Amino acid sequence: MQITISTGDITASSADAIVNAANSSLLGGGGVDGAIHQAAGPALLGACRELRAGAYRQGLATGDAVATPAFDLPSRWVIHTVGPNARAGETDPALLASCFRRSLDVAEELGAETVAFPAVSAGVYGWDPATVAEVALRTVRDYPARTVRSVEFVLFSEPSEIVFRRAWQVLAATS
Ligand code: AR6
Repeated sequence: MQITISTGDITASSADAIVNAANSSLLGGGGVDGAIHQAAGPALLGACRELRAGAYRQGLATGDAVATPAFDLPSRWVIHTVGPNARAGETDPALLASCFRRSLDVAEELGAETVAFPAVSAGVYGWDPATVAEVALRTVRDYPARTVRSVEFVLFSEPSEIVFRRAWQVLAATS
């Protein structure tokens, strides 16, 4: 699998699927979640409400992922995942790794070949970006992909991109 790292707005990505750093309500929020809902249009919220009326009555669990269409976005699907919230004491890296793994599981089920991720949990949810980078890159690198052939990490600032590039170098050097 090819892994690339860039700076940009994930809502402009033309990957088959973009991943949303959502919350368990699935009903929108700030940060990348707000940007994705704004760019996808109101139909995205409608699709999320349908999920909440069906199999996700209790909301989406931390570390899990679920897809909707991407509506007005250039992508075909939005994969919503819920990162652990460090500010609420969720500091287990296994929960964060699960976000990336479950998102890739869903991408595979959809038949997506290209997937774009933001730095899940590195904003409002308060995780150290370097830890997010290490967990994200290791999890994606080690994922046994069949249909997904390329993953792009779309960071929102150049400093974040540098953090991810450093983590990628360290990972390559140590394993
Ligand atoms: N494209 C790419 N990355 C972005 C964009 C964008 N358009 N906008 C922000 N980021 P956050 P979290 C980066 O807070 O920490 C929401 O309210 C941002 O700079 O969006 O998982 C949800 O509803 C940061 O590096 O997600 C939840 O309640 C990264 O995306 C909560 O925030 C993640 O920041 C989730 O918090």
